[in-house]
Amino acid sequence: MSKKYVIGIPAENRLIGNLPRNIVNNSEVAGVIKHGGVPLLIPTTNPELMSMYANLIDGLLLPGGPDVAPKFYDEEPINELGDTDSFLDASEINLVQLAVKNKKPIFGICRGIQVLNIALGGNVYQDLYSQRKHPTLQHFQKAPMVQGTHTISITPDSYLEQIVGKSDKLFVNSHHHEAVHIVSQQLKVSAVAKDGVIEGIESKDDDLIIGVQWHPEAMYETDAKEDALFSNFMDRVNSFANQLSKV
Ligand SMILES: [Mn+2]
Repeated sequence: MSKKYVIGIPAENRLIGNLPRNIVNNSEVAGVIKHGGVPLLIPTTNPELMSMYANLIDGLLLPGGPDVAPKFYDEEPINELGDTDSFLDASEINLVQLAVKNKKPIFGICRGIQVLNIALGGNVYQDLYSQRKHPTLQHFQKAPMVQGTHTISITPDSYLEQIVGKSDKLFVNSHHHEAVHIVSQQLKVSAVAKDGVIEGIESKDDDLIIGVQWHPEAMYETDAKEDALFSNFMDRVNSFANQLSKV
């Protein structure tokens, strides 16, 4: 792929010491660069600038981060909800809706899969352990993030299966207490953990959207299947950009 595509990555506004900083994880930035993309860090800002950013980018990578404020899916916060930043939520939800409208491919990681689902009308568990009736596995692993700890089943004939291969036992890492609950009508489930927790969602009708609940950015250097998620993202960006340029 010779053309360089611009990949938007929303930055979190977080207090580091005494200073508010715009931060992103270096592993997502490095993953985009490794696969030939140009990362563009997008600060939390007003809707007018957001629509400018949405036009600048060829693809959107939604990284991990804090919980999503439940007001975005019409719920009140339960006691087990973690840190939230509703300005970040509003910015990312806005970006997802613009990216879908403009046919810019999206790759959502951890919090990203949740933001995707909420932006398109679905919701999430605020806390798996207090809200699910079923026994729930350890999804906030104590092992290093480079190591997979629980398995997932990839939905047969899903787009995700084309990327990582057929498997009912793919080991993934896990660092979440929220997860997709009611799936957006525009999306379908592409992977589940053995306890039934949704670990992957994707577009129903095209290859525009992929979201995973685990952290491929912490594993792609040592795991070819996780690396394939990044290279597939750049392939999707290339393919949608080519379609757009023909319109
Ligand atoms: Mn998990």
